[in-house]
Amino acid sequence: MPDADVRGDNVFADLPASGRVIVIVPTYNERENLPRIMERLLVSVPQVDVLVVDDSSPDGTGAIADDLAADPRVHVLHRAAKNGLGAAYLAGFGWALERGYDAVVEMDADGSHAPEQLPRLLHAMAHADLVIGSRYVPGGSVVNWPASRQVLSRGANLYTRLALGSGVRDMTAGYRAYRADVLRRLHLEDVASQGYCFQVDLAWRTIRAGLRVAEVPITFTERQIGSSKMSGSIMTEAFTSIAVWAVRHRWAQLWGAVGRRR
Ligand SMILES: Nc1nc2c(ncn2[C@@H]2O[C@H](COP(=O)(O)OP(=O)(O)OP(=O)(O)O)[C@@H](O)[C@H]2O)c(=O)[nH]1
Ligand SMILES: [Mg+2]
Repeated sequence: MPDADVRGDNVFADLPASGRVIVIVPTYNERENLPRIMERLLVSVPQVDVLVVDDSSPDGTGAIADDLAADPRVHVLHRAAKNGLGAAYLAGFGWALERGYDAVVEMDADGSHAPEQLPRLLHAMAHADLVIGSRYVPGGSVVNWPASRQVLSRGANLYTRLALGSGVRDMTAGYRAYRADVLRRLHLEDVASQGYCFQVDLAWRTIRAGLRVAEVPITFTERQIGSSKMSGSIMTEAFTSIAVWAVRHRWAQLWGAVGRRR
């Protein structure tokens, strides 16, 4: 008998408005992974629509996505060049908001985010504006990561938490669900983050807007096929951007305190 929390039925009962959900899957060279993740997703949560955002992958992932779009739930956005995860998601968000979806999910194509756990995220939307599938809350875990990658991810989260003073345990996580209304309030037109700091940027915007962020535990599994797009420039962008946001935040707090004393 499946875990009630992980089962696909009735997840839409808790969602805002009509409960139309779109799962955005960004892809760059994921030809072997994409069909597997799509099959798992559409079997586990058949009520969702999916948007694949492909940046002209040289390995032909875009054409595979077009074949998958024979299923009316599947849509594809082809972009001309590899412009980073942030830009791919922003294009996907714009597409989804124009079409009136009520909730927007982010999911990697490489199998790290289990579609079978998506109902958990959707259920939690009943009481949250942004739900993060978290590796670092009780019950969350990471499978098959080398120690070096664990240290990098934990270090990035610790740095982010200390710098910004946020209580979120997994701010860099890429498995998430947003209420569409929230995305409309985050001033997406100003988002410049390209790599993984895009995730921190959006969570930070959500927190600063006074909205509710919830974390639910997930099992994150390292990709088995294909290669990571993580790079030194992505890490540098994250480190620098978070430092800038932290300084701005502390500065605003300081001036707020000075203003109150006068
Ligand atoms: N459209 C698009 N997708 C991207 C880009 N960079 C990464 N992706 C996709 O974003 C998702 C996450 O990227 P990954 O390379 O798996 O990054 P990661 O999960 O931090 O790294 P690993 O743990 O090593 O897999 C995958 O589905 C990628 O194909 C990009 O520039 N454009
Ligand atoms: Mg990955």
